[in-house]
Amino acid sequence: MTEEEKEKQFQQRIDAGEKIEPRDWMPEAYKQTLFRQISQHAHSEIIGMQPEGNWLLRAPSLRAKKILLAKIQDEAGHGLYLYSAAETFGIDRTEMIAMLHSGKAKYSSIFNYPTLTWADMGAIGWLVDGAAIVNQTMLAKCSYVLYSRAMIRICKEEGFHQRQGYEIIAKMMNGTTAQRNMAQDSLNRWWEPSLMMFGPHDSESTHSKDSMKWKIKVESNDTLRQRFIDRTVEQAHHIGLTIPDKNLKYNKTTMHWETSEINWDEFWSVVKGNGPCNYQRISHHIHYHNEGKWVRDCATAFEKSREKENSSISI
Ligand code: BYC
Repeated sequence: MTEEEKEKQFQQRIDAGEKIEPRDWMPEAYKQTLFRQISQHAHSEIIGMQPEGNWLLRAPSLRAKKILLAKIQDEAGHGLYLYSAAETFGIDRTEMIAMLHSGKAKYSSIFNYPTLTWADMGAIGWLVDGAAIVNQTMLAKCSYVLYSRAMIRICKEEGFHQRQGYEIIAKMMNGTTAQRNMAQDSLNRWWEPSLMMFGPHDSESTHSKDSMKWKIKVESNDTLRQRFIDRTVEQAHHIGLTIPDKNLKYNKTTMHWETSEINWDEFWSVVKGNGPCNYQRISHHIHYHNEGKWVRDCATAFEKSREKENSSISI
């Protein structure tokens, strides 16, 4: 078959709702788009451990500390599944990490904001994991089977993360005035960055057209953002929080909450590396990646010695 015929057949499989397995033929551009997105997603999970790690030793109770620790460990696990899925495109994790360190690979803009108070642990679980669930439930229907399978498992864990975050915020809203103010201040700071997680408007999104044609994404950035807004506004009101947007209003005809335009200059500035914590996040990763080299060397040496042992046994 010619390349053109192969592409046509590939598109027919996608249109028929078939899943693409790692060994199946796929167009180069499909591979590149998936690799870019999955590796970016993996880096987000790993860098995303830092803002919460900041509060691990200051959790207000042993229960809170145990839950936060378990959540952060889950994020590490998500990163590992996703690195493994991305490795099926022939680029190993060492190269992916080098791309992260050089700035060639991105991670979600949201993790470049600081966690200033304990309420931010609630806001991250509630809003950041909440936004991630909306996006990832869609990605669980992705045409590439390894990404979709990883998403199914990850979404189950994110459900727990979202609820633990909402519990923290709800508890503070039932507490003292100082605690309620802290919860509101946290929502004020995390609301707009959470909306940015869904990426630029559909009209500005460079990859959406191809990604939707290939069913990598089955719903658009704006559709998912609106779903998140509709869910989250109700949850905020339920516990007495105010969404920090003077233009927030419910449209009875569309049955959606309308919000102000997002500050896209801020979004692009953060994406380009100029957010409040971009430098800190990457330098921290580089530092601990280098410090952990001896662990990776030992693990590799151990693996090699086992392989040698196994081959001598079989002889
Ligand atoms: N941040 O054409 P578009 C978690 C970039 S972790 C940074 O719409 P696409 C958690 C985009 O990459 C899970 N960059 O792109 C962990 C592209 O630039 P390049 C977090 C962004 O890919 C720990 C350009 O803008 N979730 O839940 O079709 C603790 C144009 O965009 C962003 C993920 O990582 C952004 N927000 O759609 C707690 C989601 N948005 O690559 C929680 C995985 C856009 O051409 N990724 N850009 O240089 C995706 O779902 C999709 O990539 C996006 C963007 C929806 C983000």
